[in-house]
Amino acid sequence: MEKLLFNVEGMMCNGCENRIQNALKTIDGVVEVVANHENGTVAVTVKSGVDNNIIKEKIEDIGYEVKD
Ligand SMILES: [Cu+2]
Repeated sequence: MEKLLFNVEGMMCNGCENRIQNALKTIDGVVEVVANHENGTVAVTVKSGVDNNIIKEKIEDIGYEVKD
């Protein structure tokens, strides 16, 4: 297991948190997602071997921006 932390722009409410959480949970190997719109963070627990670019792309696909 590995924990990845993303800084994400554009989350405004709990609905945004849920959208991101639900979208990321559809990715194979994602175990847990905790999004926090107040901090602008998304913490993702993954099985080892999951490419963090896949997670980044999914977040951006649904309309949010991942900062480096
Ligand atoms: Cu929202």
